[in-house]
Amino acid sequence: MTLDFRRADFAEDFLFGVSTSAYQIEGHAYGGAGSTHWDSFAATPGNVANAEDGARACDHYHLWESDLDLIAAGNFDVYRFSASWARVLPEGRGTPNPEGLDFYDRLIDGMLDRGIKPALTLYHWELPSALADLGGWRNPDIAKWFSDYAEVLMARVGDRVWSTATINEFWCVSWLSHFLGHHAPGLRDIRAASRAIHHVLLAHGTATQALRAAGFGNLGAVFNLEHSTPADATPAAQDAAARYDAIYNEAFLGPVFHQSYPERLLDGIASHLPDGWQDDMSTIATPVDWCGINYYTRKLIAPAPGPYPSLREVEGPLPKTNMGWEIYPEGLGQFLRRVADRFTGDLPLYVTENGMAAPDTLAGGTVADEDRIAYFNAHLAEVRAAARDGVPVKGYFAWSLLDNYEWAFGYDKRFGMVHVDFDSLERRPKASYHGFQSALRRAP
Ligand code: IFM
Repeated sequence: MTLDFRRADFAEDFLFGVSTSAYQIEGHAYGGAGSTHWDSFAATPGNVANAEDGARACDHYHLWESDLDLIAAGNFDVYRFSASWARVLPEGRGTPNPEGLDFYDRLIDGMLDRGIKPALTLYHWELPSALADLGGWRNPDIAKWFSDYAEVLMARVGDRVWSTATINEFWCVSWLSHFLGHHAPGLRDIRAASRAIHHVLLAHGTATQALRAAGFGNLGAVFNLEHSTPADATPAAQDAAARYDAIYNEAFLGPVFHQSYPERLLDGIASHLPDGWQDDMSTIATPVDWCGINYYTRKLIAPAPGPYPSLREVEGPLPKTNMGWEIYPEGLGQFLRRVADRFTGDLPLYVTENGMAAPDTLAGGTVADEDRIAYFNAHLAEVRAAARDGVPVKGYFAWSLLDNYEWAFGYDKRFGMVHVDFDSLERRPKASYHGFQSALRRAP
């Protein structure tokens, strides 16, 4: 099996890329980076499989040149990567780390030398510990801290990046980390989650304003969207699924594109939001140039007794990835249409992440990851159909280039198109990588 599309199936200017993030691949122990809340979260027993952390990860910090060679040889147009706040500013504020700035400087030059467009994400989850100590995303000052960090980094590299995203996955930064407790800082508290929701949105808007004022363009943000399906046909299940959708999806699209939180979210968080939150909504809705969608799966939702949000996830019947996530490509097509119709209009949309963890086996120096190829084919078919219907979707980024640190799952779940041996650090392209390589090859 191979990837069953060609560049000609998409518009001439449609871009294909790969995505990664700093903490998941770089090796946080190298290059003078400051401690982050993921380091202490991982050092706390029970939070991460095998108590693994990102200290070494894929050692992209030293192996970045050969990793960029892989992206170029794979015929990808864009590399979506993130910068680590604590690598740039070890204390989160104050004196920058020259080694950190130099690293991103040469990484970006390395992309340009290879004809790859650099798509920078400013925050992909590793908050400097010094700021976590001050309350992290619960502290309203974080909007200014984040904006200042954005300006420091962009003053150094902003002249050469193709695009800049503020935040990767608002829901994960806030709800997953402060209400469900699955990610750093591991809180399970509705008030903490409510504050984190508002402050991460405000940080996005404040930084977008500052970067725009400094003359930077092609600014966007990345939303992870999850299809919410009622577990059965009862009104109670429909209602629970609508609540899940409000918390997961509309909680962030609503404020950024319409200056408003959905009612079904306010039902649970209004009394916990900071005083005067309404005054921040116009900053949060500072115009962006594009919208990124990360899409992986759907959830079946049923009502549950107890306080807000009074819902539970139910196991679904569809085939699942190694994360236990149902494979539901239709959800991607539906989101592309819905986001364009309801929120973004003509603004370019990018599928900034899509991919699967699979139980890969290395044989003969490669991995025949047919399941991953089928996943990409099914989701790319949805993107193609949406584009044909006139949705302004302008690019698709596969998650991920490399097997990497999958957060609370440690190194167990492999999402890469390139296999990484976490002892030797050897990279071995899988069949899916070769599939993209041939599908994306341009005629000489
Ligand atoms: O690995 C993560 C990534 O950091 C953010 N989006 C989802 C991926 C798979 O879980």
